[in-house]
Amino acid sequence: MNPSPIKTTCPYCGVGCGIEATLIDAEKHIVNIKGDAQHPANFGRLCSKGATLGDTVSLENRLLQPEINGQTTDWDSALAHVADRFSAIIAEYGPDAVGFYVSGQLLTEDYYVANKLMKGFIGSANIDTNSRLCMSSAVVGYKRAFGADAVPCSYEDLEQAELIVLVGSNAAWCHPIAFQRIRRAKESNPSLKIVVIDPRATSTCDIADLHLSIKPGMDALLFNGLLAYLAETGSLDRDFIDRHCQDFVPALAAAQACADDFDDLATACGLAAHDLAQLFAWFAKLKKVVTVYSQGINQSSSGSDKCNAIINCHLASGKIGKPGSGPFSLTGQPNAMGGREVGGLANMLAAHMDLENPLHVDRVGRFWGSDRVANRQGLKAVELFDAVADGRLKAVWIMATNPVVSMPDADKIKRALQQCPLVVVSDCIANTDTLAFAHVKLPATGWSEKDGTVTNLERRISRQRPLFAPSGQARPDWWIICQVAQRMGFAGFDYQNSAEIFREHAALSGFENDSEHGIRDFDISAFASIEQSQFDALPPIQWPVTATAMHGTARLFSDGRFYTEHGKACFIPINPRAPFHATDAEYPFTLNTGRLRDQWHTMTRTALAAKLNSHKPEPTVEIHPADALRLGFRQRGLAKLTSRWGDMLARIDITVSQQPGSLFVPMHWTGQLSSRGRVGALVNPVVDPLSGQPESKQTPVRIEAWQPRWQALVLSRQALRIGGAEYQIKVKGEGFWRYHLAGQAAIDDLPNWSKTLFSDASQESAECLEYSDIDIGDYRMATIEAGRLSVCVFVTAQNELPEPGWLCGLFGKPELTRKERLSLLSGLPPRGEQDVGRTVCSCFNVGEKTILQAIAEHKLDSVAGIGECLSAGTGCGSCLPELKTLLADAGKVAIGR
Ligand SMILES: Nc1nc2c(c(=O)[nH]1)N[C@H]1C(S)=C(S)[C@@H](COP(=O)(O)OP(=O)(O)OC[C@H]3O[C@@H](n4cnc5c(=O)[nH]c(N)nc54)[C@H](O)[C@@H]3O)O[C@H]1N2
Ligand SMILES: Nc1nc2c(c(=O)[nH]1)N[C@H]1C(S)=C(S)[C@@H](COP(=O)(O)OP(=O)(O)OC[C@H]3O[C@@H](n4cnc5c(=O)[nH]c(N)nc54)[C@H](O)[C@@H]3O)O[C@H]1N2
Ligand code: SF4
Ligand SMILES: [Mo]
Repeated sequence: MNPSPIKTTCPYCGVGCGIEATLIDAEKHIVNIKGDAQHPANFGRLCSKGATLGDTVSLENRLLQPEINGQTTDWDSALAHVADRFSAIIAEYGPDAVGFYVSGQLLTEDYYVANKLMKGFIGSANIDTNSRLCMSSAVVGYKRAFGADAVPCSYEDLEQAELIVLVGSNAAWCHPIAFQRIRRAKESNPSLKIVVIDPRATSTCDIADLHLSIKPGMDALLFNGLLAYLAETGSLDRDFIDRHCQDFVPALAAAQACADDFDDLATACGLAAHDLAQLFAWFAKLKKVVTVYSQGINQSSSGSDKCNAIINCHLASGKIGKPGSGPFSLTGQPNAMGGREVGGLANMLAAHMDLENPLHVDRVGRFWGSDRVANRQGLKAVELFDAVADGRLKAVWIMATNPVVSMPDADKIKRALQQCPLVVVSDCIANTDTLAFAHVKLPATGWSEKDGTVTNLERRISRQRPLFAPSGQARPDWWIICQVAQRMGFAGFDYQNSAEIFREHAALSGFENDSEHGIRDFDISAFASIEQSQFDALPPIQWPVTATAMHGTARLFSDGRFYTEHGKACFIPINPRAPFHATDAEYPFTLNTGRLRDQWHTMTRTALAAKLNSHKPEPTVEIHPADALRLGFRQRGLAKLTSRWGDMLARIDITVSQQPGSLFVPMHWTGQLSSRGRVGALVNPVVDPLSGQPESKQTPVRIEAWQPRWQALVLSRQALRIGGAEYQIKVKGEGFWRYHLAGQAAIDDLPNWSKTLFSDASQESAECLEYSDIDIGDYRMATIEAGRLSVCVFVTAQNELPEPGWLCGLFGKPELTRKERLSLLSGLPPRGEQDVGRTVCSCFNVGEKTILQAIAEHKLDSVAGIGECLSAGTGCGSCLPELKTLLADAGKVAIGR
C-alpha cells in the first residue's frame, strides 16, 4: 500500500482546506484524513466536516449503475438515451425547451464542459446552478461596482484588519477554518474589533466585541446610514472617490434620504442607538476594515442592493485594494467560484464574458468553433423550474444538486419534476429526494474519486485528486457530459482527461484578453499549455495567474483600477427595501433558515458520518422564550410551522439567541431522513429582480404546538423500515440507527406495534426485556442478542422519553453488564455511571453532560481547562463557542454578548 499521503482539497465549504489523505486500504476505501500543513487556506487545520471525510467514502448509499426508468442499464444505453431524447426535444421544440441545473459542487472541468455544451452547442443559456441560491447577488454587487465579478480580498486581509464586520455570516459554523483564523488574529491582536450583524446570536458572536441583532432584512438601511455618517463626520476618502470612483453624489443622496435622523435609523434597524453608533465610529476611525458578508445579505429580494450598500461604504472610505481592507463576500460552496469562472450561471458567458455582448459571443464562438453560441440570458433557477412546471421546458438535467430539498417552494419542484417528460439526474449518492423523480439516473464519481480543480472563496485554485479508482460504474461528471455531447453530434468534446479541459479553460481565459480587446479580470492563461505532470503537481494558487503574475495574485485593485470601461469603480444609489412578504396576523413570524455546524446541505454525505449526526440530531425550530411562553410551548415539544407555500414539523428549541418574532430552522433535513422536515417547502420563492436569488431568509409563517398522541424513541443496530408516523426522523449513530417518532393517530396494541417495527431486524433467539404500563400509555422494550444490545423501543403517551445519550453508547459495547441490563428500560445509566448527553465536541466525542460535570467537579473556568481535562475543543475547534456557552451556563465565565 502507498504510505505517502495524497494531497487533495475538502469538498465542502468555500474555505477550500487542503487535505492529506493516507490510504490504509484502497479496496475497502479506508483512508486517514489530515489537514495539509502546507496549504495556505488552512495550514493543517480541518473542521469537524473535513476531518470526518474518511467516514463518508464507503460504498454505502452510492449510486453505482446507470438506470433508465428504474431499470439498471449500461453506459452506452444510458448515454444514447439521454442524447437521443435531448436531440429529439430540441429538434421539435428548439434549444430553449431543454435546461441544465448544475452545481457549485462540480469541479471546474465538469462545469466548463456543461456550460460549453449548453451555451456553445445546444445554443441556449438555460443552464443555471445552485449558486443562484447562494452568491448570485454577490456577483451582481461586484459586477455593478467593479465591472467584474472579482472578489478583492484574501484570508490575510482578515489577519491584517483592525475591524472585521461580519454581516449575515455565521462563519463559526459555515466557514470554520476562516473563522478560526479570525479568532487567532484577535488573540494575537486584542485591539482587533469584531462586529457581528445578525438577527440571531450565533456561535460567530463568540469572538464579537459587538453583536447587532438587526431586524431581519434591514441591512441596506444600516449601510446607507453608515455612508451618510461617513460623509457627515468627514470620514470620506475624497481623493480615492475623485480619482477612482464615479456616481458618488447620487449614492450619497440616496443614503442621506433614508438616514436623516440617527435615532430613527437605529429604531428602523431594531438596534440600540449607542450600538449602531459604536459600529459607525469604528468603521469611520479605523483604517483597515473588512466587511465579510454571506447569505444573510445575499438571500434576499434586495440582496444585490445590500451588497452594493456595503461596497459603497468601502469605496467611500477608500477601504479597498489595501492590506486588511475590502468588501469580502464569503462564497459558500467548494467550487462556486469555479462556476463563476466558467460562466455557469444563466446570465453569464464563459471566462467572465457577457452573453449580451456580441463581441464576447463572437469571441467565444470562434474559440469553441461554434456558430450557435447563446446570445441572451437563459432561465434562472426559480424561473427554470417554473418553466418545467408549466411545460415550456421538456427536459432537465440536474447535476450535483438536490433541488427538491434546497429550492424555495420545494413542493412545487416535486410537482414540476413529476410531470416533466425527461428528468436526468447525475449524483454520486443513490437515495436523494431529487433522484426519486429521475427517469434517468447517472452515477457520478464523488469526492475521493474525482480528479480536477476547485477555486475557493479567495480565488485560490486547488486540486482535488483521486484517492480511489471509480466505484462500480461511476464516471466523472465531465466524462458523462462529453459523452452525451458527442452522441448529440457536437465536436470539441473528445477530451481524454480533466487536465485537457483545464488547459482549454485556461486558454479561453487569456484569449483576446488584452488592452486591445479589453482586459478581463479572470485570467489564468499561464496554464494554457500546462502538462499533465504539472497539472498533477499543481500547488494551490490565486488567480489571476498570468505571464506577469506567475505566482498568482492575492489582492485585487491595489492600483485603484477597476474593470469598468472607464477603469473607475461605481457607486450604486440604494433605496432600501424590506423583505417582499411582510408578516401579518395570519403569518406573524419571520422564518429564517440556514446551516448547522456539522451538516452539509441536504446531508447526502455528512449524514453518512455518524459523528456528525449527534450534534443536532433532529430538525429544530429556534424560538425566543417570550414567544414560546405566549404560545404555551415547552422545550423539546413539537411544533407545526405553516407558510403560504407549505408546512413542516420540528422540535422546539427555546433560546434567547433568537429575537422575538423570528424563528430559525436548519435547511438540511430531507424526505430521506425526515417525514416532514423539509423547510424548503415553506420558503417563499420571491427573488431579487437583478440576481434572481431567492429570499430564503425571510418568509412569513405561523407556528403552533403540534400535540402528538404518542412519541417514541427507537434505537436499532440495523436500519429499520419504519413508515407511517407523522413525525419521523432517522439518523445514523456509531453502530446503530436512531429514530424519533410521533403520531396523532392512536396505537391500539403498543407491544405488537413495537415488535413489528423491527421484525426483520431481530432474531427469534433474541432475549427480550419488556416494561408496560398500558393505562398511561407507556411501553418499553429491548432485545439483546449474543450479549449485545440489538434494539430498544421507548413509547409514551404523556411522559418524557429518555435522553438517548447513554443508550446510544451501549451499542459500542461488546457485551452489556448486568447493571446495564437492569437499567436498560429505565433509559438511565446505572448509579455511578454517567450519561454523556448530546455530543458537543465531535472530534473527541464529548457530550454536554460530561462537560458540565467536569466543569463542576474540577472547577473549570476556561475552554483551555476543559481541553486539558477532556480534550474537548482541542481538535477542529468548531465547538469552542459552545464550550464557552456551557461555562457561562455553569456560571463560570461571563459570556461576551
Ligand atoms: N456547516 C456547514 N457549513 C457550510 C454549509 C453547510 O451546509 N454546512 N454550506 C456552505 C454554503 S453553500 C454556504 S452558501 C455558506 C453559508 O454561510 P452563511 O451565510 O454564514 O450561513 P447561513 O446559516 O445560511 O446564514 C448566515 C446568517 O445569516 C443570518 N441572517 C438571516 N437574516 C438576516 C438578515 O436579515 N440580516 C443579517 N445581517 N443576517 C441575517 C442568519 O441568522 C444566519 O446566522 O456556508 C457554507 N458552509
Ligand atoms: N431554506 C434554505 N434553502 C437553501 C439555502 C438556505 O440557506 N436556506 N441555501 C441555498 C444554498 S446557499 C445552497 S448552495 C443550496 C445547496 O443545495 P444543494 O445543492 O441542493 O445541496 P447539496 O446537498 O450540496 O446537493 C448536492 C448533491 O450533489 C451530490 N453530489 C456530491 N458530489 C457530487 C459530484 O461530484 N457529482 C455529482 N453528480 N453529484 C454530487 C450530492 O449527493 C447531493 O445530492 O441550498 C440553497 N437552499
Ligand atoms: S472549513 Fe471545514 S468544511 Fe470548509 S473546507 Fe475547511 S475542512 Fe472543509
Ligand atoms: Mo451556498
